[in-house]
Amino acid sequence: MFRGINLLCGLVYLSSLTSCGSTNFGSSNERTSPQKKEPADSGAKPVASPSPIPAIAPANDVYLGGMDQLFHLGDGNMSEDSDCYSEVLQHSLTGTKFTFEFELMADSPQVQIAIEKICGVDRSNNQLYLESNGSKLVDKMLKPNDKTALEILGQGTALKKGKYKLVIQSASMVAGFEGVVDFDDFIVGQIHIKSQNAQIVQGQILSE
Ligand SMILES: [Ca+2]
Ligand SMILES: [Ca+2]
Repeated sequence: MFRGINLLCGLVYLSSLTSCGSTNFGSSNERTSPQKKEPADSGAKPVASPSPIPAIAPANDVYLGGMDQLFHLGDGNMSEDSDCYSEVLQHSLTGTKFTFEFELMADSPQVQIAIEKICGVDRSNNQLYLESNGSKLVDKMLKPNDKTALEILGQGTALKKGKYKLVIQSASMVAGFEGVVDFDDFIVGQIHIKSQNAQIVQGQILSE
C-alpha cells in the first residue's frame, strides 16, 4: 500500500480552470445558494496529489506531507465573499476528496491527531473520518467555524498497530439556476500526528 507518493496530474486542475471561465458558474455562491443533497459518489479512483509531496522520516511526531504543504479541496469555483477566498485561490486545486494514509508501527496507548491549518469552510457537511480496516474510528463534519486547529483524536486515545486513513471530502450542492454542482472550496494542512511510543510512517496522499 505504502509505495510512495504520486505526483500531480495537472489535468484535474486544468479542466477546473476551464470550468472557472464558464458563465454557468457566475451565480454560484458558496454561502447563499440553497443547499441540496449531495449526489452519489462518482466512484472515481485516487489519481493524484499536490506536487511535490515531501517525504517525511518515520517518527513519533510527524506532519503528513510536511509542515508547508496545503491541500485545496473543492472545484475551484468560489464567489469572492466565500470564506478565506484569497488564500484558498493561492493553492492549486487537486480534488474533492483527500485520503492521507499512515501506518502506526506499534500499539500506542496515546495518539493525538489534529489538522492545524484549515481555512475556507463555508458549509456544514464536509465529511471527515479516520478509518482502519474498514471501520470508522472518527466520523464528523467540517464546519464553517473550524478555522484554526481541529482536533481529530484527543490526548490519551489508544490506537493499535496498523494502517490508517484520514479522509476529507468536500461537500457538494446544486447551485444557481442551471443546476450546476458546486463543491465547497477550502484548504487543509499541517496534519499533525503524535504518538507516545510508536513510530508513524507516512503512506500515500491521494486525491479524487
Ligand atoms: Ca466551489
Ligand atoms: Ca469555501
